[in-house]
Amino acid sequence: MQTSKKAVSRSGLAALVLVLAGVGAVMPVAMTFALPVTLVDDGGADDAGGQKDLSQITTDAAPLPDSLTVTWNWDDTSIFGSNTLDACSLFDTDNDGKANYALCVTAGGNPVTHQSTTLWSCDDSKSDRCSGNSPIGSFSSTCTAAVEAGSDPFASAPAHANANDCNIAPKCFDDDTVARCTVKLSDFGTTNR
Ligand SMILES: [Ca+2]
Ligand SMILES: [Ca+2]
Ligand SMILES: [Ca+2]
Repeated sequence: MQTSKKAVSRSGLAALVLVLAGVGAVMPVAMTFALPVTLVDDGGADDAGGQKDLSQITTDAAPLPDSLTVTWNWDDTSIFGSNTLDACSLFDTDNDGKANYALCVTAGGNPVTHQSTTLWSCDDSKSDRCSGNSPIGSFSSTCTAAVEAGSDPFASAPAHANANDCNIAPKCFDDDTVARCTVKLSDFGTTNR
């Protein structure tokens, strides 16, 4: 995914920028407040190996002022052994482009199912990771993760239809594992003002 940062032009939300860790992409929480915003990985299909391959991210500000909806896709739909899918959305709450919090999902199995959701505080020093992370024991944000039929944005891409990057082909070509998070702004000690 590209590394770019777009301004968010609303007080309160202006200080909240979303980063999907693992792909180095800084993304706005919302560019409009009427519709969800989906960013498909501009690296194309299968640009990262195995369990690190993310396909897209969607943010939806419709639940504001109390929460945001964030979803992201892993290309893979099955993980074996002790391996897991792991990804975090990073949140910048003081508008300096660096992460203050990370909401992370771990998933695994065949088919992939949700294993855990964790919230971390970060030391506000990095734009692409949760540096100096410390776990937050109690939080209100929630996430699910499950294989969703037809959710792969690269399903029609010819280069995607090979068996090199899917444990269970052809299922993984058309389907992704989708994490769906309801992000409670109260977890960050902020609201949409
Ligand atoms: Ca990808
Ligand atoms: Ca897929
Ligand atoms: Ca920050």
